[in-house]
Amino acid sequence: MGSNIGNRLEHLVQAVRLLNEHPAINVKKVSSVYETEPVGLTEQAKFLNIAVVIETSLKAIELLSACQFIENKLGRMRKIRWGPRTVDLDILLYNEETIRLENLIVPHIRMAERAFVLIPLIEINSELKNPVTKKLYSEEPAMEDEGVVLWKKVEGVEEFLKQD
Ligand code: GSY
Repeated sequence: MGSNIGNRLEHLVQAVRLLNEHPAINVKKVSSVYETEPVGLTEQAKFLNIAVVIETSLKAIELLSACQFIENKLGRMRKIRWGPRTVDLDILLYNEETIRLENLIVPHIRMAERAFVLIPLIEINSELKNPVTKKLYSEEPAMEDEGVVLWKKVEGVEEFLKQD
């Protein structure tokens, strides 16, 4: 998840709350919050990014709809491709499945090149491997990229959700 408009932490907390309130989604882990330099369109505000692990009975495509519903509910503004957004929820991995649909590709197509994705993800699970290449995400060269700074240590889902 990422946010770079307004109260960035609040947007992430709200997004995790809404995910967890979904009857078919259980948020199991939340990474620390990282402040990250924008990738893509670099002339925009820094992001706060987190990664979460969920348990769900939803199919991946249904999960995508739930994520889009949350983005819309939190007033996502995405007028410009790669541009600023209130909150962005991307599905990175879904079990160890490979999914190729028109609007959903899993593993997420650019995740292995993005330190703002890899660093929170590895914090949650350092053993995660790309289900296609079997390569450890922790060994991706992008892990060494600068521009990702620990902004707030998170100790657990409950603590994260309790914030005002
Ligand atoms: O792909 C998600 C949106 N996004 C981000 C982001 O979440 N964090 C950073 N640092 N850069 C980004 N560029 C885009 S697009």
